[in-house]
Amino acid sequence: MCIFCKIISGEIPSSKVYEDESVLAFRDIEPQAPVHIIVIPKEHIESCDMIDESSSAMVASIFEAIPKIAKICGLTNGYRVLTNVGEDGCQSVKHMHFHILGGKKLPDRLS
Ligand code: DGP
Repeated sequence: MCIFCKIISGEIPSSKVYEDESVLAFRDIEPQAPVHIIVIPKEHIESCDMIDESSSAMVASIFEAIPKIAKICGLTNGYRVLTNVGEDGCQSVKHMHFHILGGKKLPDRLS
């Protein structure tokens, strides 16, 4: 079972900020901004690269949850949503997840 599936099952504890029937959001263990939340589908899917027609409801549920999570976390002045995919994307956990970053003005370039 992957790390994020273990967080979903409760085997690994997390600082949960939002949960519904298909989505879980928790604080990143290595925050890169004052607010850094990881949003995951409860259904295991490796990355965005595996999304297809059968994923529509799951993808919609994630993006419907994101503004609710931002509100819960007090991100009233904007935030960033990003996902890393595969080797070149530096994806370290192979369970699709979206980072919500905010709580300060973020850098506008990757480097
Ligand atoms: P990525 O590089 O996109 O695969 O990001 C994975 C993120 O997941 C990284 O920012 C650290 C976070 N992370 C990894 N393991 C754990 C964990 O056990 N608990 C929590 N809360 N976050 C984790």
